[in-house]
Amino acid sequence: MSNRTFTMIKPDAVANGHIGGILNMINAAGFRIVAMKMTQLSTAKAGEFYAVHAERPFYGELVEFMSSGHIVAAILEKDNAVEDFRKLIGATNPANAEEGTIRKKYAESIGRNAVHGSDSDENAAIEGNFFFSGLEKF
Ligand code: YYY
Ligand code: MG
Repeated sequence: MSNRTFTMIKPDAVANGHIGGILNMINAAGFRIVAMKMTQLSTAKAGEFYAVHAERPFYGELVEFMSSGHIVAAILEKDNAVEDFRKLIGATNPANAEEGTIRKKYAESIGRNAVHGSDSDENAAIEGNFFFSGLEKF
């Protein structure tokens, strides 16, 4: 069990003015922000980030959406970070997300679902390294 996870605030939530609201929920849940940046993914970079889903029917739309506007990428720290953050964001489809979760509050649809959260310690490290150099992760 590692104490770090990786998140993105997705283009829908950034465009709708929810960066502050989402960061407040992340801080209130006890996560420390280790590293953070606002950027925009190229379609190539978005495709690389989501390469594990390349064979899924929603891949093209996902890559298009994730490269459509600014995102906020961040590394978060807390005991049991990966599992606790997945609980905080809620189900992939906001229709199934529990009350009190980020996706329940801010997601528009299964595709435009406000936030990303790593699904394993291994992927948290890979995804954090995708956006941040060693010097940025203190
Ligand atoms: O980890 P999580 O983001 O909750 O879901 P994944 O199954 O990893 O899918 C990644 C991403 O793809 C999801 O956040 C939205 C999109 N997506 C979709 O548009 N339609 C689906 N049926 C499943 C996922
Ligand atoms: Mg996932």
